[in-house]
Amino acid sequence: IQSRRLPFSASAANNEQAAAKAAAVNADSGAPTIFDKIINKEIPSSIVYEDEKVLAFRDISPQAPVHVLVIPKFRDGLTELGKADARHEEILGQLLYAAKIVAEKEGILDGFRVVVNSGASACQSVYHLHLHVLGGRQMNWPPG
Ligand code: TR5
Repeated sequence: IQSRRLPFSASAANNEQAAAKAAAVNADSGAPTIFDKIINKEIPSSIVYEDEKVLAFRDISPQAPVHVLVIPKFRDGLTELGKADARHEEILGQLLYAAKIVAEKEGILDGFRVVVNSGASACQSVYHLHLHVLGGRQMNWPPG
């Protein structure tokens, strides 16, 4: 029987440190985040795609030539993917489809990655669900 988790390793130790840092800086308090200000256009962002329910804008600290965040305009408790429940099924599908539209608009349909960091152990830093759409370079596997 395969273990659910890989053995602890040095790189896992680094990840633990990164997660601890993320948790120390930010935790899922449910409070409004910087993304609310972006949605309300109180602070500027570089918008790539927008519809009634979804906003996609460029990450301020890009990790690839294309790095776009796709977020729900109405968070509705979706601070992190791990908090999703059945009522979020529709918006989750819309977000994933919006990620594909973003990839198409950005010309990276030949290869792109969609990442969701959920919770402190995954180094989530902004507690408003977001999909990272990354591309424009060769991506590596496994991710860090
Ligand atoms: O670490 P997670 O998965 O929570 O991703 C949060 C992402 O939000 C990071 O990749 C940040 O670079 C990004 N971020 C943070 C801010 C920000 C942003 N992207 C665009 N505009 C931003 N503003 C204006 N302010 C931020 N604090």
